[in-house]
Amino acid sequence: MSTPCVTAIHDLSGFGRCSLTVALPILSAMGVQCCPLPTAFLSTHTGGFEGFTFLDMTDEMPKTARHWKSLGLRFDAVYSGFLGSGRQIGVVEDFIRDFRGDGVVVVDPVMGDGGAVYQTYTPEMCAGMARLAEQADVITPNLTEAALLLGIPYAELPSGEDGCRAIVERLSLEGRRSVVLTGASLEPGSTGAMCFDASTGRTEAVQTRRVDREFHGTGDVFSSVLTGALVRGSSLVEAARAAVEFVRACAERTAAQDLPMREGVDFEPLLGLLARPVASPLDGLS
Ligand code: PXL
Repeated sequence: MSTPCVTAIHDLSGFGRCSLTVALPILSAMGVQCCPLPTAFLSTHTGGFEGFTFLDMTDEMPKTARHWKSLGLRFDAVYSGFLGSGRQIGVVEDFIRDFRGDGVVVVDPVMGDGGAVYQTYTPEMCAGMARLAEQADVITPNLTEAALLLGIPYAELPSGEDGCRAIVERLSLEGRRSVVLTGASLEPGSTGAMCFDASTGRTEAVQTRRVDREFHGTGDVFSSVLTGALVRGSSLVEAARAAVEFVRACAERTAAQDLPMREGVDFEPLLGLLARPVASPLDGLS
Protein backbone atom coordinates (compact mmCIF):
# COMPACT_ATOMS: atom_id res chain seq x y z
CA MET A 1 0.00 0.00 0.00
CA SER A 2 1.37 3.42 -0.83
CA THR A 3 1.67 5.99 1.93
CA PRO A 4 -1.75 7.60 2.49
CA CYS A 5 -1.84 11.37 2.01
CA VAL A 6 -4.03 13.89 3.83
CA THR A 7 -4.37 17.64 3.37
CA ALA A 8 -4.90 19.43 6.68
CA ILE A 9 -6.68 22.79 6.48
CA HIS A 10 -6.08 24.41 9.88
CA ASP A 11 -4.28 27.38 11.41
CA LEU A 12 -0.62 27.26 12.38
CA SER A 13 -0.29 28.52 15.95
CA GLY A 14 3.35 28.91 16.92
CA PHE A 15 2.93 28.06 20.61
CA GLY A 16 0.27 26.08 22.43
CA ARG A 17 0.03 22.72 20.65
CA CYS A 18 -3.11 22.73 18.52
CA SER A 19 -4.23 22.49 14.90
CA LEU A 20 -1.26 22.05 12.50
CA THR A 21 1.37 21.68 15.25
CA VAL A 22 -0.66 18.66 16.35
CA ALA A 23 -1.95 17.32 13.00
CA LEU A 24 1.48 17.22 11.31
CA PRO A 25 3.36 15.13 13.90
CA ILE A 26 0.39 12.85 14.62
CA LEU A 27 -0.28 12.03 10.97
CA SER A 28 3.44 11.55 10.29
CA ALA A 29 3.74 9.22 13.29
CA MET A 30 0.83 7.21 11.90
CA GLY A 31 2.67 6.76 8.61
CA VAL A 32 0.44 9.24 6.79
CA GLN A 33 1.77 12.11 4.67
CA CYS A 34 0.27 15.44 5.78
CA CYS A 35 0.16 18.40 3.37
CA PRO A 36 -0.74 21.54 5.32
CA LEU A 37 -2.96 24.28 3.90
CA PRO A 38 -2.68 26.94 6.64
CA THR A 39 -5.74 29.13 7.25
CA ALA A 40 -3.88 31.64 9.46
CA PHE A 41 -0.62 32.07 11.31
CA LEU A 42 -0.94 33.02 14.97
CA SER A 43 1.83 33.52 17.52
CA THR A 44 -0.24 31.40 19.95
CA HIS A 45 -3.74 29.96 19.88
CA THR A 46 -6.57 32.13 21.20
CA GLY A 47 -7.43 30.14 24.31
CA GLY A 48 -5.73 31.66 27.34
CA PHE A 49 -3.13 33.99 25.78
CA GLU A 50 -3.37 37.78 25.53
CA GLY A 51 -2.01 39.80 22.62
CA PHE A 52 -1.61 36.98 20.08
CA THR A 53 -0.81 37.93 16.47
CA PHE A 54 -3.11 36.81 13.64
CA LEU A 55 -2.13 36.65 9.97
CA ASP A 56 -5.10 35.74 7.75
CA MET A 57 -4.01 33.36 4.95
CA THR A 58 -7.27 33.42 2.97
CA ASP A 59 -5.70 34.90 -0.19
CA GLU A 60 -2.99 32.22 -0.28
CA MET A 61 -5.42 29.30 -0.15
CA PRO A 62 -7.01 29.37 -3.66
CA LYS A 63 -3.54 30.02 -5.15
CA THR A 64 -2.22 26.91 -3.38
CA ALA A 65 -5.25 24.90 -4.54
CA ARG A 66 -4.66 25.98 -8.15
CA HIS A 67 -1.00 24.96 -8.00
CA TRP A 68 -1.86 21.60 -6.41
CA LYS A 69 -4.52 21.04 -9.10
CA SER A 70 -1.95 21.76 -11.83
CA LEU A 71 0.30 19.10 -10.26
CA GLY A 72 -2.56 16.58 -10.32
CA LEU A 73 -2.36 16.01 -6.54
CA ARG A 74 -4.89 13.63 -4.97
CA PHE A 75 -5.65 13.15 -1.29
CA ASP A 76 -6.97 10.18 0.66
CA ALA A 77 -8.58 12.69 3.01
CA VAL A 78 -9.37 16.38 3.13
CA TYR A 79 -9.33 17.30 6.82
CA SER A 80 -10.39 20.80 7.93
CA GLY A 81 -10.48 22.52 11.31
CA PHE A 82 -10.04 26.09 12.64
CA LEU A 83 -10.75 28.69 9.94
CA GLY A 84 -9.37 32.22 9.85
CA SER A 85 -12.13 34.23 8.11
CA GLY A 86 -15.72 34.05 6.91
CA ARG A 87 -14.48 34.11 3.30
CA GLN A 88 -12.57 30.88 3.93
CA ILE A 89 -15.82 28.92 4.19
CA GLY A 90 -16.36 29.29 0.44
CA VAL A 91 -12.68 28.69 -0.28
CA VAL A 92 -12.74 25.41 1.66
CA GLU A 93 -16.05 24.38 0.02
CA ASP A 94 -14.44 24.89 -3.40
CA PHE A 95 -11.35 22.99 -2.26
CA ILE A 96 -13.43 20.02 -1.10
CA ARG A 97 -15.38 19.97 -4.37
CA ASP A 98 -12.14 20.01 -6.39
CA PHE A 99 -10.13 17.51 -4.32
CA ARG A 100 -12.54 15.10 -2.61
CA GLY A 101 -12.23 12.41 -5.33
CA ASP A 102 -12.64 8.99 -3.70
CA GLY A 103 -11.19 10.24 -0.42
CA VAL A 104 -12.89 10.92 2.87
CA VAL A 105 -13.82 14.48 3.89
CA VAL A 106 -13.42 15.08 7.63
CA VAL A 107 -14.68 18.44 8.89
CA ASP A 108 -13.91 19.26 12.50
CA PRO A 109 -16.39 22.15 12.90
CA VAL A 110 -14.07 24.06 15.27
CA MET A 111 -16.10 26.94 16.77
CA GLY A 112 -15.94 26.76 20.56
CA ASP A 113 -15.66 24.75 23.75
CA GLY A 114 -17.11 24.66 27.25
CA GLY A 115 -20.31 26.33 26.06
CA ALA A 116 -18.48 29.41 24.65
CA VAL A 117 -17.65 30.42 21.08
CA TYR A 118 -13.93 31.16 20.33
CA GLN A 119 -13.07 34.89 20.24
CA THR A 120 -12.30 35.07 16.50
CA TYR A 121 -15.55 33.35 15.40
CA THR A 122 -18.46 35.58 14.35
CA PRO A 123 -22.10 34.36 14.12
CA GLU A 124 -21.70 34.45 10.30
CA MET A 125 -18.65 32.17 10.52
CA CYS A 126 -20.58 29.74 12.71
CA ALA A 127 -23.44 29.68 10.18
CA GLY A 128 -20.88 29.16 7.40
CA MET A 129 -19.24 26.33 9.33
CA ALA A 130 -22.60 24.53 9.50
CA ARG A 131 -22.89 24.89 5.71
CA LEU A 132 -19.33 23.64 5.18
CA ALA A 133 -20.00 20.67 7.45
CA GLU A 134 -22.78 19.59 5.08
CA GLN A 135 -20.01 18.66 2.58
CA ALA A 136 -18.37 16.31 5.07
CA ASP A 137 -18.41 12.51 5.18
CA VAL A 138 -17.46 12.70 8.87
CA ILE A 139 -17.82 15.53 11.40
CA THR A 140 -16.20 15.61 14.85
CA PRO A 141 -18.00 18.24 16.95
CA ASN A 142 -17.62 18.63 20.71
CA LEU A 143 -20.80 19.36 22.69
CA THR A 144 -20.51 23.14 22.23
CA GLU A 145 -20.18 22.74 18.47
CA ALA A 146 -23.03 20.21 18.37
CA ALA A 147 -25.31 22.80 20.02
CA LEU A 148 -24.22 25.45 17.49
CA LEU A 149 -24.81 23.07 14.55
CA LEU A 150 -28.22 22.09 15.90
CA GLY A 151 -29.09 25.74 16.62
CA ILE A 152 -30.02 25.10 20.25
CA PRO A 153 -28.62 26.65 23.45
CA TYR A 154 -25.75 24.65 25.00
CA ALA A 155 -27.68 24.30 28.26
CA GLU A 156 -30.55 22.62 26.42
CA LEU A 157 -28.51 19.80 24.85
CA PRO A 158 -29.91 16.40 25.76
CA SER A 159 -27.57 14.50 28.13
CA GLY A 160 -26.64 10.93 29.08
CA GLU A 161 -26.42 8.00 26.69
CA ASP A 162 -29.83 8.55 25.11
CA GLY A 163 -29.10 12.26 24.76
CA CYS A 164 -25.75 11.67 23.00
CA ARG A 165 -27.38 9.13 20.67
CA ALA A 166 -30.08 11.65 19.83
CA ILE A 167 -27.46 14.36 19.12
CA VAL A 168 -25.40 12.27 16.67
CA GLU A 169 -28.49 10.96 14.91
CA ARG A 170 -29.91 14.49 14.53
CA LEU A 171 -26.55 15.69 13.17
CA SER A 172 -26.32 12.85 10.63
CA LEU A 173 -28.38 14.63 7.91
CA GLU A 174 -30.82 11.73 7.86
CA GLY A 175 -28.07 9.14 7.91
CA ARG A 176 -25.97 10.56 5.08
CA ARG A 177 -23.08 11.84 7.22
CA SER A 178 -21.05 10.09 9.94
CA VAL A 179 -20.80 11.92 13.26
CA VAL A 180 -18.28 11.47 16.06
CA LEU A 181 -19.36 13.51 19.08
CA THR A 182 -16.40 14.16 21.41
CA GLY A 183 -16.56 14.75 25.16
CA ALA A 184 -19.51 12.35 25.37
CA SER A 185 -19.65 11.07 28.94
CA LEU A 186 -22.11 8.24 29.52
CA GLU A 187 -21.49 7.91 33.27
CA PRO A 188 -19.45 9.63 35.98
CA GLY A 189 -15.74 8.76 35.73
CA SER A 190 -15.83 7.94 32.03
CA THR A 191 -15.75 9.94 28.81
CA GLY A 192 -15.18 9.41 25.11
CA ALA A 193 -17.15 9.63 21.90
CA MET A 194 -20.57 8.72 20.52
CA CYS A 195 -20.34 7.60 16.89
CA PHE A 196 -22.98 7.42 14.18
CA ASP A 197 -21.56 5.49 11.21
CA ALA A 198 -23.36 6.40 7.98
CA SER A 199 -21.98 3.29 6.25
CA THR A 200 -23.73 0.92 8.70
CA GLY A 201 -26.50 3.14 10.11
CA ARG A 202 -25.33 2.16 13.62
CA THR A 203 -24.76 4.34 16.66
CA GLU A 204 -22.07 3.16 19.09
CA ALA A 205 -20.32 4.64 22.12
CA VAL A 206 -16.59 4.44 22.86
CA GLN A 207 -15.68 5.18 26.48
CA THR A 208 -12.52 5.33 28.57
CA ARG A 209 -11.41 6.53 32.01
CA ARG A 210 -12.03 10.25 32.49
CA VAL A 211 -9.09 12.50 33.40
CA ASP A 212 -10.49 15.27 35.58
CA ARG A 213 -8.61 18.17 33.95
CA GLU A 214 -9.25 20.16 30.77
CA PHE A 215 -6.44 20.76 28.26
CA HIS A 216 -6.29 22.88 25.17
CA GLY A 217 -6.08 21.21 21.76
CA THR A 218 -7.44 17.79 22.72
CA GLY A 219 -10.10 18.11 19.99
CA ASP A 220 -7.34 18.58 17.41
CA VAL A 221 -5.42 15.58 18.76
CA PHE A 222 -8.61 13.52 18.61
CA SER A 223 -9.60 14.46 15.05
CA SER A 224 -6.04 14.02 13.75
CA VAL A 225 -5.76 10.46 15.13
CA LEU A 226 -9.28 9.69 13.84
CA THR A 227 -8.40 10.94 10.34
CA GLY A 228 -5.10 9.03 10.29
CA ALA A 229 -6.83 5.82 11.37
CA LEU A 230 -9.59 6.24 8.75
CA VAL A 231 -7.09 6.62 5.90
CA ARG A 232 -5.20 3.60 7.24
CA GLY A 233 -8.40 1.59 6.76
CA SER A 234 -10.00 1.51 10.21
CA SER A 235 -13.77 1.57 10.62
CA LEU A 236 -15.27 4.70 12.20
CA VAL A 237 -15.62 3.06 15.61
CA GLU A 238 -12.07 1.59 15.50
CA ALA A 239 -10.74 5.03 14.55
CA ALA A 240 -12.71 6.68 17.37
CA ARG A 241 -11.36 4.09 19.84
CA ALA A 242 -7.76 4.86 18.77
CA ALA A 243 -8.44 8.60 19.17
CA VAL A 244 -10.18 8.26 22.56
CA GLU A 245 -7.35 6.13 23.99
CA PHE A 246 -4.58 8.37 22.64
CA VAL A 247 -6.22 11.52 24.04
CA ARG A 248 -6.67 9.77 27.41
CA ALA A 249 -2.99 8.74 27.48
CA CYS A 250 -1.96 12.33 26.64
CA ALA A 251 -4.29 13.83 29.25
CA GLU A 252 -3.09 11.41 31.97
CA ARG A 253 0.54 12.22 31.23
CA THR A 254 -0.08 15.98 31.15
CA ALA A 255 -2.18 15.96 34.33
CA ALA A 256 0.50 13.93 36.15
CA GLN A 257 3.01 16.69 35.35
CA ASP A 258 0.48 19.40 36.24
CA LEU A 259 1.24 21.38 33.08
CA PRO A 260 -0.76 24.58 32.31
CA MET A 261 -3.96 24.00 30.34
CA ARG A 262 -3.07 26.55 27.68
CA GLU A 263 0.11 24.67 26.64
CA GLY A 264 -1.95 21.74 25.33
CA VAL A 265 -1.20 18.09 25.96
CA ASP A 266 2.33 16.71 26.25
CA PHE A 267 1.79 14.32 23.37
CA GLU A 268 5.26 14.20 21.80
CA PRO A 269 6.73 11.44 24.00
CA LEU A 270 3.63 9.32 23.24
CA LEU A 271 3.76 9.53 19.43
CA GLY A 272 5.34 6.06 19.30
CA LEU A 273 1.99 4.62 20.45
CA LEU A 274 0.53 5.62 17.08
CA ALA A 275 3.08 3.92 14.85
CA ARG A 276 2.43 0.50 13.39
CA PRO A 277 5.22 -2.00 13.94
CA VAL A 278 7.44 -2.24 10.87
CA ALA A 279 8.82 -5.77 10.46
CA SER A 280 11.51 -4.63 8.05
CA PRO A 281 12.45 -1.09 6.99
CA LEU A 282 11.73 -2.16 3.41
CA ASP A 283 8.30 -3.67 4.13
CA GLY A 284 5.74 -2.49 1.65
CA LEU A 285 8.35 -1.07 -0.74
CA SER A 286 8.67 -2.71 -4.12
O1 PXL B 1 -8.06 23.85 19.26
C1 PXL B 1 -8.90 24.66 18.53
C2 PXL B 1 -8.19 25.93 18.10
C3 PXL B 1 -7.44 25.92 16.96
N1 PXL B 1 -6.78 27.02 16.55
C4 PXL B 1 -6.80 28.16 17.26
C5 PXL B 1 -7.53 28.22 18.44
C6 PXL B 1 -8.25 27.10 18.87
C7 PXL B 1 -9.02 27.17 20.10
O2 PXL B 1 -8.99 28.10 20.85
O3 PXL B 1 -7.51 29.36 19.15
C8 PXL B 1 -6.03 29.34 16.79
